[in-house]
Amino acid sequence: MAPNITSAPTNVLYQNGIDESSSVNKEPQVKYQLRIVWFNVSAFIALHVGAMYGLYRVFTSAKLVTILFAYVLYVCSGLGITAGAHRLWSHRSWKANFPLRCILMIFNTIAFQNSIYEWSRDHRVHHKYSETNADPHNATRGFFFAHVGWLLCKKHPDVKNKGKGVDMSDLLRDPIVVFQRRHYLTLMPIIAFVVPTCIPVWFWGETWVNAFFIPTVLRYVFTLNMTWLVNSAAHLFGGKPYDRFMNPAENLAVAVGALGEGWHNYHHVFPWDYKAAELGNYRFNFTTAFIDFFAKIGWAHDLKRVSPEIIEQRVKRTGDGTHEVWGWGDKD
Ligand code: ST9
Ligand code: ZN
Ligand code: ZN
Repeated sequence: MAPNITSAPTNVLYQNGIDESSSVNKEPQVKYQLRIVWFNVSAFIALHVGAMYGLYRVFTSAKLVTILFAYVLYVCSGLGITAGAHRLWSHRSWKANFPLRCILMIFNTIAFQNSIYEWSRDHRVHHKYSETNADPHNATRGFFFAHVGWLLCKKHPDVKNKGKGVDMSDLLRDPIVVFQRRHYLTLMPIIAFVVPTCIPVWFWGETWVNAFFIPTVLRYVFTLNMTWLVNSAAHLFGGKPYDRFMNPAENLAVAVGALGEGWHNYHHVFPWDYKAAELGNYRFNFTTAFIDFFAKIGWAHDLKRVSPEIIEQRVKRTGDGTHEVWGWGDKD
């Protein structure tokens, strides 16, 4: 049974996660002082202001096709995170052939959420040490830290120390992951910023300003926030039908915005399920529909899932009694 850790320390001064006042621990400690990275703070403020300006131009001067293009980029880049970095590369919950992995790598690069390797390393550490100091976006430090604060400061030393022990060798054997990591600083600006800005101008005569602020800046900031809500809102609000002793929760609103990644209580209990949710029928889980489509045409295989019996046992043993509400009483 996992401990309830909602009361873990939330102050900024830690000693590798051990309380300074502890008389039991006499080991020399490395002090952790919160170190804000002002470059990131400025960059994220500028991006969010730019996104607001983009939103204003959506309602005042943008062409409809530009808005549709921004939406398509949100879905594609989102899939590069959900189907790609998350379910495929971090969790190995399904397998993709070479062309599909190439497509997912390109989609993932549009999202600019760091390389697949770095994203997956942080995510594996997040699952293994969830809601401790070693969790990069430890939600016990509050909504803001889990949402974006963790990207605005140096990581807690526990993240790096404990993260060293996480096996990443499988990703280093995937030439697509290695290629993206090696060339990230060239690929990312072109694929995430330059191409999405040029396409609307060259293909349908959009203005440079709209092309930059809508499908590029606004789309990027929107997709980032949808992703971050999984770490913040879905770690704080929602039912816990599978395990009431952990904080990750089932959150419908997050599932809608994050293409099916809001069913976070289920996902933390059964991280190897390619659906990242119990429910089938693609309700609020577009990513599952995407993977199933590629399975149908033979590009995806080895889709892992959890048997209804195992789920039922777990629901009875550790659930909070809301399974009927979240399961809506059916199975696929
Ligand atoms: C972004 C990522 O937004 C968002 C991730 C969200 C995850 C969500 C998960 C939820 C489930 C899935 C839902 C998907 C939903 C999608 C919906 C879509 C519609 N283990 O990091 P550094 C070591 S990114 C082991 O620089 P600092 C390692 O040696 C946004 N070791 O730490 C490393 O060197 P190297 C754009 C680790 O200096 C070294 O430490 N990107 C680990 O403390 C230094 O690493 C940005 O804004 C580990 N986990 O700096 C960039 N971590 O890499 C933001 C580190 O060479 N990041 N090490 O091996 C930064 O600027 C910095 O990382 C920092 C920390 C300032 C935050
Ligand atoms: Zn989580
Ligand atoms: Zn995960």
